[in-house]
Amino acid sequence: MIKISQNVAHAIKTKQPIVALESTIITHGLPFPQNYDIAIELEKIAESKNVVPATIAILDGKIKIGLSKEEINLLAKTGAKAQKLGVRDIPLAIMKNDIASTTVAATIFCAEQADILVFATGGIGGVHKVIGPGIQTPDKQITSFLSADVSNDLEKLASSNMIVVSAGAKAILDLNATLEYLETKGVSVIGYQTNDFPAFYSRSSGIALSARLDTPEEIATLYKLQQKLQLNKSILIANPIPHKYEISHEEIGPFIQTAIDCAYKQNIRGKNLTPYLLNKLALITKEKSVASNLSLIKNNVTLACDIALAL
Ligand code: PSU
Ligand code: MN
Repeated sequence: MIKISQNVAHAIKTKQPIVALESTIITHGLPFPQNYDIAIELEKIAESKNVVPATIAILDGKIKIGLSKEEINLLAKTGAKAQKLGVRDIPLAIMKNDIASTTVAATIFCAEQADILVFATGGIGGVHKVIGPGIQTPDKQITSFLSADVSNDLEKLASSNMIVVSAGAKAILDLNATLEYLETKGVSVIGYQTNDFPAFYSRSSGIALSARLDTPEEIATLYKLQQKLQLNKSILIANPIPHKYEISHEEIGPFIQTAIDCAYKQNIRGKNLTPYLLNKLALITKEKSVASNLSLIKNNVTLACDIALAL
């Protein structure tokens, strides 16, 4: 069921550093043709550092680890018509020969099949904010209770052994609840050269992290230690977006609320919610959010490569 590309297979055999890349950001996270261009550019960033990129998706009834340009183009053109897979969806996508992209959770599952240790994404999924008016109590409206929409990404981070590099969790989420959930599940969240949890478009969410490391070598050392102790957890590296492309929380916050209100009115739920919100933000910000997304993912791939090299 697994087809590993020649490049990636060779890298595994010769113990070259490899970085896994997801494909939901291609199909659902970014518009065409930026999605195709960035997927190719991310692979080039890795190659320029002598790291082998392994973009992952499910095509032709197989888990593919390492995609050809044609396969990336197919995913980019299919866009949101492709299936977006969590871990549970993988068998059905194989059975049905779907054109399917892997989320962070599903990418971790597939990458582990090939013993890949490092994975770069944009921002992980997490606990969504409450969509809609919340609940009315006799004296007030409560909107801050925990939403039941928790990304499969968090569960998979808690049952895998990878280093996942992200710009924090997506700002459309309840970031406090997301961090609490990761703590409950025993997943370390390490600020990279920062004390604060980044908020995807912004360098800081204002929420302090309990751990910080400043070099790829330190991250590699921590990972090896954690492996020796057999914690069986992934490490989430939170790498802030580059200054130049940051959108302040003051600027993006009201737009996020508008997008969430629209999602509620149009009854968007489940796996459609994250792509809907990202797309809505791209429209509202006239693609400024897309430029930020592109910048932060390149930054994450660069760091992931440096960590893979250090390992
Ligand atoms: N990061 C991005 N863009 C994306 C995603 C992450 O910059 O589109 C995707 C990832 O694949 C992540 C998914 O796993 O969104 C989360 O979706 P959900 O909230 O439905 O679990
Ligand atoms: Mn969800």
